[in-house]
Amino acid sequence: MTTVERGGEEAEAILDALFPKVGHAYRIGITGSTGAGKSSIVNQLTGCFRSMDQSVGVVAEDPTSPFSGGALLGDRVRMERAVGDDGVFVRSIASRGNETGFSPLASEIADILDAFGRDVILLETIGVGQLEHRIRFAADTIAVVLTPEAGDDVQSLKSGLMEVGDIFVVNKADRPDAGRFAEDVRSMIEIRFRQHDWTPTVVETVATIENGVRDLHEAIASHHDYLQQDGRLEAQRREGLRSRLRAVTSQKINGALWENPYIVGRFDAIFEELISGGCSLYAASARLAQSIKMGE
Ligand SMILES: Nc1nc2c(ncn2[C@@H]2O[C@H](COP(=O)(O)OP(=O)(O)O)[C@@H](O)[C@H]2O)c(=O)[nH]1
Ligand SMILES: [Mg+2]
Repeated sequence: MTTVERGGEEAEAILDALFPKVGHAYRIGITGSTGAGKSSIVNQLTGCFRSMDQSVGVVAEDPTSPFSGGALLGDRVRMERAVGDDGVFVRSIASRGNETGFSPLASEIADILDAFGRDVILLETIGVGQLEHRIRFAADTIAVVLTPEAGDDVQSLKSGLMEVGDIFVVNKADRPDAGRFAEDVRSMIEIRFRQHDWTPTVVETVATIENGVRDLHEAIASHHDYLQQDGRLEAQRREGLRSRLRAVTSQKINGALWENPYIVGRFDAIFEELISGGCSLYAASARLAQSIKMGE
């Protein structure tokens, strides 16, 4: 995992060797704002799966972690279910400074856990920006964690986050107004998902004391059953692999581009023209793009 985290050729060789063994694990994404209770929920769910004798892998991503590749003390503390249990493996990753809310590395770490036979993989990720959809295909089932304090007004919930949820968890149900908030979330989901085959379940939890975690587990199981009908799971995983192939290929092409001496030469020449006022920015870029096409 450390090698894969560093990236590069060695990392790619490891992932390629493991690739044929990937696909057994069921992946569950737990997403939501910082402090919503994601780690607490992951901890409780881990206990739930362990009591059913399923092995668990956890990948926790936190863009705010200042330790590159290091574990967050906070997550460790909330993962007491993992302590002294060989059936649980927890890996925290820092998201390489990108604020996308989900990095390809998390999927790669999940692949490793999958290849080594974990039954269930929990992916904890912060939902930020407009890129929540990236997690859409990284997990089979996605639970979005909301709290009553996130705004008494459901309308203010970020729409990107609402799009990706298969299950909505109203955590901190011990807070005043949690019941009303959950009702608002339910009504909103009924309207928003009216045309969909799957209407997301809304579950209320108090993750600190394990309340509602069984309900969440049941909701996950129902969604899993739903995906197993009509080839939905395969179709969804296929799209996930498609988007990963696209991302990895873009990266490769981009890298190869700036290592190509012909392109670098053209770039320098056109850049000089730009500097001397001989052409404008987009015209320069169009000419570069044109020379890439001719250079192939
Ligand atoms: N009152 C209350 N506090 C909670 C609940 N779930 C989590 N917390 C607390 O909220 C804080 C953030 O929880 P954490 O699981 O780290 O959230 P994360 O940032 O989303 O991973 C911690 O202090 C938890 O103890 C809950 O259901 N009720
Ligand atoms: Mg956390």
